[in-house]
Amino acid sequence: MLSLALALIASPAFAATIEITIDKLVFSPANIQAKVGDTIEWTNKDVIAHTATVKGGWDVMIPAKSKGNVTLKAAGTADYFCRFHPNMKGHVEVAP
Ligand SMILES: [Cu+2]
Repeated sequence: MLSLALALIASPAFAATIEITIDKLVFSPANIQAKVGDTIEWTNKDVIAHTATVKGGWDVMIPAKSKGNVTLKAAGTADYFCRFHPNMKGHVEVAP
């Protein structure tokens, strides 16, 4: 809880939340553009758990019929995948 509170305080007032749906082992939309400080929130409609994982970066657990999120702290591009289903892929472009 403490880290969540700090992340919220550190986020600029104009930060956005970008929503991605997971349905039948597909991230939708698969390609998004964001800014540093934005939050990506995944909504998992499947009855199995997924992750959004960047090699050497964030690793978000997204339980079945639940949600997971990450706040973007660095600019650049990130290709992420699901650790359980490596053919599930998404791409994020993060502007400064
Ligand atoms: Cu998966």
